[in-house]
Amino acid sequence: MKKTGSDYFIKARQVISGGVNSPVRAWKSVGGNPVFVSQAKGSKIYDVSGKEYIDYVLSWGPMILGHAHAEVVAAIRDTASKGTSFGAPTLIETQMANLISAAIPSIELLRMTSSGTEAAMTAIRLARGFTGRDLIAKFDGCYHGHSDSLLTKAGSGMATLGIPDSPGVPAQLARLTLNLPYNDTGALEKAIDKYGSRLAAIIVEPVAGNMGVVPPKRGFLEKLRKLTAKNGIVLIFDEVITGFRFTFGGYQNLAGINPDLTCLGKIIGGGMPVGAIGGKRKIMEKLAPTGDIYQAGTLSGNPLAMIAGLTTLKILKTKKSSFSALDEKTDQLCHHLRKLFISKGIATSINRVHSMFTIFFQQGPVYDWNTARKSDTKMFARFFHGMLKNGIWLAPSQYEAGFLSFAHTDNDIDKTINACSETLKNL
Ligand code: KE4
Repeated sequence: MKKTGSDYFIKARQVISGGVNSPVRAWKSVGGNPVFVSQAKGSKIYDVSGKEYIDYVLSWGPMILGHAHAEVVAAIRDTASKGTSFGAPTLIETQMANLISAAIPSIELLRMTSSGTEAAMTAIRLARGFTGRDLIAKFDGCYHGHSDSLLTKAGSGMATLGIPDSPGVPAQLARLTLNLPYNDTGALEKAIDKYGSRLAAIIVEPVAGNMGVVPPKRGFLEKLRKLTAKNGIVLIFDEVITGFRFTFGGYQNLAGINPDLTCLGKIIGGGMPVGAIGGKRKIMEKLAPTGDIYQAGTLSGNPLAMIAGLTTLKILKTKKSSFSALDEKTDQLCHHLRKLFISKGIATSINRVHSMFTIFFQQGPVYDWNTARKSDTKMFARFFHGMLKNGIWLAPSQYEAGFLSFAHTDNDIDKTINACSETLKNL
């Protein structure tokens, strides 16, 4: 008898917690059994039965060149044949750091990690150690990985799981994290008035991607930069998603704002496990071994992650002038989807920032976590499954971002619009 997704999921759940190695992959918020993937190429992803889908998840952002890019695969293959990990410095790590700091001038010193979580966790410890202060602040709806201090009313994963604060995070630790409403300069000013001298850091997704896509309101980031500088608070831009997504650099390059520290991940690893923390030399040099703020990682700067990332970034550098075409393609897609929903009288609010987007199933506008969570997640789930049936792979959660790659073609966009039209017939 032909195996189905549920068979694979049953087997996976017998030995893997929840059957997945990251919660959102279990499709808890959209229901049904997750599809198991066998391979991917360019803008397409294939399930174990061989069915093809146009992929708008792109492994949650990293695959901006498209899956299995020939040059990236060849570089990984060639590097792997010379050894996969040494636990010693290699020349490619210096090359990588030079390329990133040349692209993002606020990064004077860098430290590679193996995930965005580690990068954000390190940034918090660094800021606390550098300032001697314990309090930090984050914004509701933003997600910065799963380190304890940052799992307080986090965005996507947590929101989707409906757990406001994760069990296992000590209350007394959670109390050291202030949660502020995103895009609310009034609340920010009040918080800094009250806590400014105690705050070590404020961490922000400069363009939020974990409550769904939510852009910063005009002046929000500028106010954040001004108030943190004035109060000796370390400003951390979490650019794990946005780093090299909108331009050959960070969102900070476009916004003209210099954070003190930046977290990177996803795209800079070209699909291999990666994260990075970088920023002002006077802060970064406090990290061991030059400083005494400890941080480490067996596979940090791993040759395979470095070659996959470096190859990806070098190719992106040749596409500097093509980011606008990627944005235009994304705009085209969102424009036609918007028209389809209106024609069917379905209330949606589509947020798009460059080549990332989210379709919120509500009238909108969506500008923070409170407005994002008004969305009809049941309607989203029906839409998700309808699109899947019609060969379109969207993120299995209302509170995630959709992404385009340089491999997405106009034909992919047309097919997606047709699939949406088909899906709305039965929504
Ligand atoms: P990782 O530890 O998953 O590499 O990065 C954590 C992280 C940090 N900062 C931002 C802005 C992020 O979006 C993430 C991780 N993003 C999620 C998707 N929203 C990863 C997918 C998952 O959790 O499986």
